[in-house]
Parts: sequence; C-alpha cells; structure tokens
Amino acid sequence: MTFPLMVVLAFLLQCSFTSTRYYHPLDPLNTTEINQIRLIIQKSNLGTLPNLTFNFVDIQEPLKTDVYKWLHSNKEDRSSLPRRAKAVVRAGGDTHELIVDLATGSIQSDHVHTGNGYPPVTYYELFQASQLPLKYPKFKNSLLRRGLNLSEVSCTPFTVGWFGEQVTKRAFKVACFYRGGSVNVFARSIEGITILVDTDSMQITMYIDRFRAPLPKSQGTDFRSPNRNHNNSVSCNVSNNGLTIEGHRVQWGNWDFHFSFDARAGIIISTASVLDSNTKKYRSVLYRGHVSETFVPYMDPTSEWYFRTFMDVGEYGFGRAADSLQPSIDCPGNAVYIDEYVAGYDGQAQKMANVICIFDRYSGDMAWRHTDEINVPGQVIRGGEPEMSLVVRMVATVGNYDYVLDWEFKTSGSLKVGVGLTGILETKATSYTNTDQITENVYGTLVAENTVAVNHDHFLTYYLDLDVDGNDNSFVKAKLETTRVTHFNASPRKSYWKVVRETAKTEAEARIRLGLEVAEMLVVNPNKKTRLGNQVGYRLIAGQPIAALLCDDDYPQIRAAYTKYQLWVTAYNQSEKWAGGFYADRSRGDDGLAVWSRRNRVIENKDIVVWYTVGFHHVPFQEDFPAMPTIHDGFELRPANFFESNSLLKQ
Ligand SMILES: *[C@@H]1O[C@H](CO)[C@@H](O)[C@H](O)[C@H]1NC(C)=O
Ligand SMILES: *[C@@H]1O[C@H](CO)[C@@H](O)[C@H](O)[C@H]1NC(C)=O
Ligand SMILES: *[C@@H]1O[C@H](CO)[C@@H](O)[C@H](O)[C@H]1NC(C)=O
Ligand SMILES: *[C@@H]1O[C@H](CO)[C@@H](O)[C@H](O)[C@H]1NC(C)=O
Ligand SMILES: *[C@@H]1O[C@H](CO)[C@@H](O)[C@H](O)[C@H]1NC(C)=O
Ligand SMILES: *[C@@H]1O[C@H](CO)[C@@H](O)[C@H](O)[C@H]1NC(C)=O
Ligand SMILES: [Cu+2]
Repeated sequence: MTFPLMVVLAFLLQCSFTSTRYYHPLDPLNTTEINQIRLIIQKSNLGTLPNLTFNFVDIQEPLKTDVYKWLHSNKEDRSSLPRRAKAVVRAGGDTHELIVDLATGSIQSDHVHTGNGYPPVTYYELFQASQLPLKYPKFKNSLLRRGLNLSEVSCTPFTVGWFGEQVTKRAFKVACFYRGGSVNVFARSIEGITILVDTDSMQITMYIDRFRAPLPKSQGTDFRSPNRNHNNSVSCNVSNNGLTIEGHRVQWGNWDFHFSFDARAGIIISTASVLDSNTKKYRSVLYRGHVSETFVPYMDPTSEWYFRTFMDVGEYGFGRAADSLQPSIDCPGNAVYIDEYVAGYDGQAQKMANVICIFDRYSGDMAWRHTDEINVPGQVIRGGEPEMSLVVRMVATVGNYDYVLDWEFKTSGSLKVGVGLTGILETKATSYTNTDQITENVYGTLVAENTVAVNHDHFLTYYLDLDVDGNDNSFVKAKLETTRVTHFNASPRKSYWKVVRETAKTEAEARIRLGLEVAEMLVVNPNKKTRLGNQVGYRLIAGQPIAALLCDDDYPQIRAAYTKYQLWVTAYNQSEKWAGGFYADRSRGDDGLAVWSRRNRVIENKDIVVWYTVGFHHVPFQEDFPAMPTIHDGFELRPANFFESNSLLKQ
C-alpha cells in the first residue's frame, strides 16, 4: 500500500521535492518493526535468560527474484513482500542468530553461534567499559604517580583483534586520555597503561602500568570550529533534473534508486537503474552496494598498540557510528536531511537524526563541451552542459576518525563512490619534542611536541552487486599490450598498444592487484549487445592502487586476508555480504571474502558480485594535527557500451 503523505520539508530547503510514504521491499526496519522485534524476542524463552542484549538487528532481505518481480509488477498489483528480520542477540553468555517473522510475530529460527568471533559490540557496553578505570584503584594509583587529576580523565574502549589465542572471550582494551583544558582527548594520551576488560562480565581482568611518558600539551589541540557564518546553499536544479524522494526511493534526472540504512553498513544503495532515452525504459545497474568492511591496522607492534587492528564495520558498525550532519558544513545548507532508526542494546528503536543528506549538486565543472571553428569559417559553434549530480552522503564517526561516504549519481549514467577521511589521528605520548632527538623507531611522525601520530592503513571494501541490464553478467579485464610493428614498409611507427580482453571464468581469475597490469575492468552483460554489436557493460574506474603490506601470516592480515587484492569477483550468494566475515569481532579469518573465493566458483555469465577496496596507507604529517583536513579517494562505475551514444546528448 502506498499513499501520499505530502510531507513537504520545504522549511529546510529552497529546492523543491516531494516526500510521500512509499513501500519498497528493501526498506530499513522502521520504529514499529524494531520495537516489535524486541517484544517478540523478550517474550520468547530468550527473555528469561540473563543479560539479553541486541547486537545486530536488520531486515532479512527477501529473495532477489522476488524483489525484481515486485519492481517489475504493475503498481496496482503490488503487494508487500513478507517482512522478516535477522537479529543477533547475546543471552546467557551465548550468541543467538534469530530470524524473526514480523507478520506472524514469531521467531522462525534460533541458531546458537558456536564458531569463532563475536557480533558487533553495543554502544552501551562501550560506555560501561569506558567508566571502569575511573573506579579502579590501580588506575587511580597510576594517575597519582603521574600527577594527574581523575576528574580530567576520559577513557575509551577499543576492540582487541585476535593474535592466535586458542580461547577468545569478548574483550576491550581501554585507553585513557587527559582533557585538562582540551576537548581533543585523542591528542592527550596517558601512555604506558594496558587495561583489559572482559566485556561479558564487564570487569577489568588485567591491568599493566609499564612506563610513563610526558603528557602532551593542551595548547593547539582544540578542534572546535571558529564561529564563522557558513551559509552554503547550492543552486537548485540548474538543469531541471528534479528530485523526488518517496520514503526511501529517489528519482532524480535519469536515475531511479532506493536507499536504505542499517546499523552495520550505514547507507545501502539498492535497485539503482538508469533511464535509456532511446527505449524510454529504466535499465538496471546496481542491485545493492554498500561498505562491507573496514580494516584499520596500526603499524606499532609494542604492547600498548599492537592490537589496534580495527574492523570498524563488523566490530562497531558504520550505521551505528553515523553522525548527525551539520547543515552548511557537512552538506549544503539546503540539502534534504533524513532521520534513520537503529536498535539499541536493549532492542528499542533509537532515532538517528539527520544521518543522511541528499542534494543536487552543480560542481562548477562541465559534463562535456566542444567548440568548432572550422565548420563555417568565421563562425564559432559551441556545445556543452554543466556537470550536475545527485549526492547521497553520510558520515561515520568511529571514535577518533570520521569517514565521509558519498554515492554520487550523474546524468551521464556514471555512479561515483567517494570516501573522505577526516577527524583526529590516534596519537601516542612520547618524551620527544623534536624529530632530531629520535634515534629509535617510533612507528609514526612527530606531529606536535610529545605527540607521535602512528602509521596505519584504512581499507574500505565495497560490496557491489552489479546487475548490468539483467542478472547474468561477466567480468572482463583488459590489458594494454605493447606491440611491435613488424611490417615497417607499411608504417614508420615501431610500436603501438592494443587491448587484450579476457573474461574471468572463475573467481580465481578475478583477483586483482591493481597497478600497471590491468588497464580496464568491466562488468558486461554477455547476453545484451548494442546496435553496433558491443557487449553492454559498466566499467570500474579505480582510485589509487592499494594492497595490504602486512605479511600473510600476521594475525591481523589472516583476519583481513581479503585486503591482499584490491578487487575480487564472487558468485552471488545472499548470505555472503561481509568481506571480513559476519562475526568480525575477534574473528580468525575463517569466514569472509578470501574464504568464499577459494571455492573458485564459475562467474562467467552468472549473477556476480564485485568487491572493491578503497584504501589509504596513512603516513601522518603535521598538518593532520590537531584535526585532519579531508583526504579523498573513491572509484567510478561508468557506462561502457551501455548506451548507444553519449546519453547527455539526447537527440
Ligand atoms: C512500519 O512499517 C509497517 C509496515 O511494514 C507499517 O504498518 C507501520 O505503520 C510503519 N511504522 C512507521 C512508524 O512508519
Ligand atoms: C589538578 O586539579 C587541581 C585543582 O583543581 C589543580 O590545581 C591542578 O593543576 C590539577 N593538575 C593537573 C595536572 O591538571
Ligand atoms: C551478566 O552480567 C553480569 C554483569 O555485567 C555479569 O556479572 C554476569 O557474569 C553476566 N552473566 C552472564 C551469564 O553472562
Ligand atoms: C543564506 O544565503 C541566502 C542567499 O544569499 C539568503 O537568502 C539566506 O537568507 C541566508 N540564510 C542564512 C541563514 O543566513
Ligand atoms: C526544480 O525542478 C522541479 C521539477 O523539474 C521544478 O518543479 C522546480 O520548480 C525547480 N526548482 C527550481 C528552484 O528551479
Ligand atoms: C552461500 O554462502 C554460505 C556462506 O559462505 C555457504 O555456507 C552456502 O553453502 C552458500 N550457498 C551456496 C548455494 O553456495
Ligand atoms: Cu588515517
């Protein structure tokens, strides 16, 4: 059932758009549904077990074939698909994986997870753990010895990874910082202390105070914005692309897509299709795309730092970490701001205000242009159009770091994914005040007196279920081969390059370390051709080449083995979504992309999924302190023999 609600958010915007209630089978769980799931679980026998916490609550996606059937049916005949949810709860010390049916209000299945790894931590646990040191006598002693005041201390728990332990428990290591005149806690580390917390019993189970280092100064650490009057509104529909948002469905320019939001992935783009101006039909491009996992290993092997090898999406959740966007700073002032809901640790729906913004953007660039002066001598003929795009954005603030995640739709049919890194670097206190004093390896850069910002990586791996003009696709890699001209009498040239295309037959043939070797990567539909006989496709234009530099047998790398290659292609399997495995906290690398790919399934002319990693080797510089100016990377999915010609020049 769909009915117009006519919520006009015009008070927020100058740009006009309509918002109506609209059902889509991939809609996120709403407040009613989240609270219903909570009740169903609480009323079951799980409700009688001690310490029931909700670690993961998301829709259990309907089958892809059912979603397509729904999309392609007449609007009048459409009925809602059954709504089901997947919930992972901890109860009585066990991890239960539940499928909850919302129509019947029942638990369809309850499976106890006995494998390795744990579900995402809850924010309540993070809060509880952050308070433990403040009441702990040994910690108070450590502060006394350092001459620090307890009232100025803030602590934050970190996930601990896995380092070959036979038995692993849910655990945090809590790091403490000194405010004392600064709001930038991450800049003032109280160094030398290790505090291990057992997450289930919520107790400190190990405490080591190994050494002392001077406390970094508070001066020059403030990151609060100077009080400037930002008023950054964008001009509305320069090229009249319109913007219609109905529930979670968006129509803009030649695009029609759905967006969703969940606590783990954050924004999920689904059923994105683009209008073909020749056939006047929408053609599918992307069935589902989102960040699948993030791996952030720090390059300091010492006892206080070695474990910092975070998998932010699976351990904390990008959606859970989504921040309320500040108009005119994070997005244009007149963007559309959207609230979303997630389940709290108690299962109750929690509103996350303004966590997504959507806006029509004129970048100041041209989409294309040309001038002709030879056509009619003395006459100048010009053509061109401004580059317009629609941006869907969120920001995940995972502790110290802020990840800006953009999906940008262009009228050329391109879909650009942008990643911005900003926020505060993780720093450690040191006795050094000048780089000239340093003779040992400090594993980073001195960014302020007594402050080393530690080297690290960020790998954001995207799940991209492309369905280019249909379900069955192939992955094609093209190499450019230098070729010598042998018939010199025909040409004075000695060489040229030619394109050598190769269709990957199995998963093993589609593991790619980018660099010079592969020039083009395409997802094609071998069953569809343009009028000129070329296979329709989309190509992936990569960002900077990146690959993990840790040794294969290093524990963090075993867990994040999928970062060894920047691109993978797998056969579609609805339950294979999280590159680092579903139970990422304390995982051991026995689930996830690298394991699935080893099955070496056939991927030619099949429903396939592309996994692409946006990555940064982050060597800190002084300008990254006290807060880091945004650094960008990303990739583009661009039509490649998909349209008959430049779709911007509709004849
Ligand atoms: C949530 O969705 C259900 C249908 O799935 C609907 O009946 C209900 O009204 C919605 N609740 C809210 C608060 O939108
Ligand atoms: C601790 O607090 C006292 C009283 O507020 C203050 O005089 C002292 O400077 C503080 N010490 C530090 C290290 O901030
Ligand atoms: C329940 O939580 C309490 C306090 O956090 C803890 O002491 C107890 O061990 C937990 N019980 C189980 C079965 O996890
Ligand atoms: C922002 O700028 C626009 C155009 O210059 C102006 O109309 C509007 O009143 C300004 N808004 C605020 C909040 O200053
Ligand atoms: C933007 O486009 C829509 C639909 O094409 C139109 O109704 C609206 O008036 C336009 N807004 C502006 C400010 O031009
Ligand atoms: C789908 O993926 C899961 C997890 O990797 C696996 O257990 C299952 O066998 C797969 N199903 C098929 C049909 O390949
Ligand atoms: Cu970084």
